[in-house]
Amino acid sequence: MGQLFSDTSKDEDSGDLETSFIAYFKKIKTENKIIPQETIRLIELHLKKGNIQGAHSVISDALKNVDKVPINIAVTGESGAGKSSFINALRGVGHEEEDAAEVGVTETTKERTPYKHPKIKNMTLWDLPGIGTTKFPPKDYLEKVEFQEYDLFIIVSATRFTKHELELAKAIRFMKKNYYLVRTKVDIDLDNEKKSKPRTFDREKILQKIKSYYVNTFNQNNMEAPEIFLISSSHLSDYDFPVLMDTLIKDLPVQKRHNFMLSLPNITEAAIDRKQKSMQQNIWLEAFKGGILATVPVVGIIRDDVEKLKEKLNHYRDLFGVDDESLEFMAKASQVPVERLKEIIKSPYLLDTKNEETLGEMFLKCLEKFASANGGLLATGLYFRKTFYMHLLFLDTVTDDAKVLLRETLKN
Ligand SMILES: Nc1nc2c(ncn2[C@@H]2O[C@H](COP(=O)(O)OP(=O)(O)O)[C@@H](O)[C@H]2O)c(=O)[nH]1
Ligand SMILES: [Mg+2]
Repeated sequence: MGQLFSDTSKDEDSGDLETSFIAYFKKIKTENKIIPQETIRLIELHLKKGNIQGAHSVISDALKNVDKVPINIAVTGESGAGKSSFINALRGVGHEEEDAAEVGVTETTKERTPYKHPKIKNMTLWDLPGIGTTKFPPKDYLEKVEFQEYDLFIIVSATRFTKHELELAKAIRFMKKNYYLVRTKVDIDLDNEKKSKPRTFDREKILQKIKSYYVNTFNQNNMEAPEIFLISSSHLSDYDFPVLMDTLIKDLPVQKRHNFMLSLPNITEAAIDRKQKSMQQNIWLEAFKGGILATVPVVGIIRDDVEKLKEKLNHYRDLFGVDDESLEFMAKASQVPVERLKEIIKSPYLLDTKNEETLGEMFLKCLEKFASANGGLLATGLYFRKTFYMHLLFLDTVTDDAKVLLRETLKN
C-alpha cells in the first residue's frame, strides 16, 4: 500500500495550532471538559508563544494525571440497606462473581472494605460499616473510616433514616465533604403497593411519599434536606440512578470526571453518548499531542501499527463493556444467548482483515466519513494522523455496539 498522506504539520506555524486548540475546546461545555480550565489556558498560552514543547508536556501531564488521580467513593448505611448491591451495580459486577461484594450478609465487621473497579484501576469503592453497627459517635466513626480519603460519601438507606445517620450526615458536611442520600429498593415499595392497592396504585405518588419522609425527617431535626435519589440496584436505568450519576459527574473535580464517567455501567443511551464524548476528547488530545511534535511523514498502515490498533480496539471494547467477558455477563443477566449478542455487534470483527490492503481501505473510508461529518477535512496537518481517525472509528463502533446491546437486553 502506498503513501496515503504526507504530513503538513511541519509547515504550520504555532498560530494555527493555537486556533485549532481554542476552537476545539470552545465547542465543549464546561461541565464536559476532561481537563481543568487552568490547564487549557496554560496550553493556549504556550501555543501562543510558540512553545510547542511546553504545550506538549502540559497536555502529556494532564492526560497522565487523568489516569493516575485516585477516585475514592465511600458507601455507608446500616446493614441490609443495600450497600453491597449498590457497589456491585456501580462496578458492573454480578453478585455471584468472584470479587463481588457479598450481598445479604449481616454486618459484623467494623472495618471498611475496598472494592476496586474492574476496569478503571484508579477507582475504588469503599464498603463502610453502618454507623449503628460500630456504635461510634459520628466524629470517631469518620476518623476510623479515614474520611479524608474520599471524594464523596453515599449514604444508603432502605427504610427508616435513624438519628445516628442524621448525625453522620451533619458530621460529613462539617468535615467539608459531600454526601448523597440514596434510597434503595424502591422497586420493592412499588411492588408491595401494587399488590395491596391494585386499583388506586399511583407510582409517582408513592415515590413522592418516600422522598417526603426523608425531607420531613431532616426538617424535624432542623436540618436542610439534601437531594434524595430513589433507586433500585436491580433496575439501574429506572428511577433516579441516572440523575445521581449526572450529579456526581458534575460535582467531581474535573480531572476525575473522565475516568468516573468511563466507570459507569451502560444504563442508558445518554450515558453511553456521554462516555463517547469524553473519550473523543481524550483521543483528540492524544492526537494533538502527537501531532504538534510530528516530524515524520504519515504513511500508510504498516504491520507494526496493526498490533497497536488491535490493542487499542480491545481497550475500547473493554471500556465500553462490549468485550467478550462483558458479553458473557450480559448474556447471563438478560438471558439472551451470547451467540445472539455476538451476532448483532461489529467491534469484535472490525480488524479481522488478512491483508494490509483492506485495512488501508478501511482507513480511507474512515477519512471520508470524518470529512462528511465535519464539512471536509481540516487543513491542520495534525488531523491527518492516521491513528486519530482509526481511534475515532473504533470509538464509534464500540459506542454503536454498546447501544445495540442495551436495546437488545432491555427487550427481555
Ligand atoms: N429488590 C431490591 N433488593 C435489593 C436492593 N438493594 C439490595 N437489595 C437486597 O437487600 C438485601 C441486602 O442487600 P445488601 O446489598 O447485602 O445490603 P448491605 O448489608 O447494606 O450490604 C439483599 O438481599 C439484596 O439482594 C434493591 O435496590 N432492590
Ligand atoms: Mg454488605
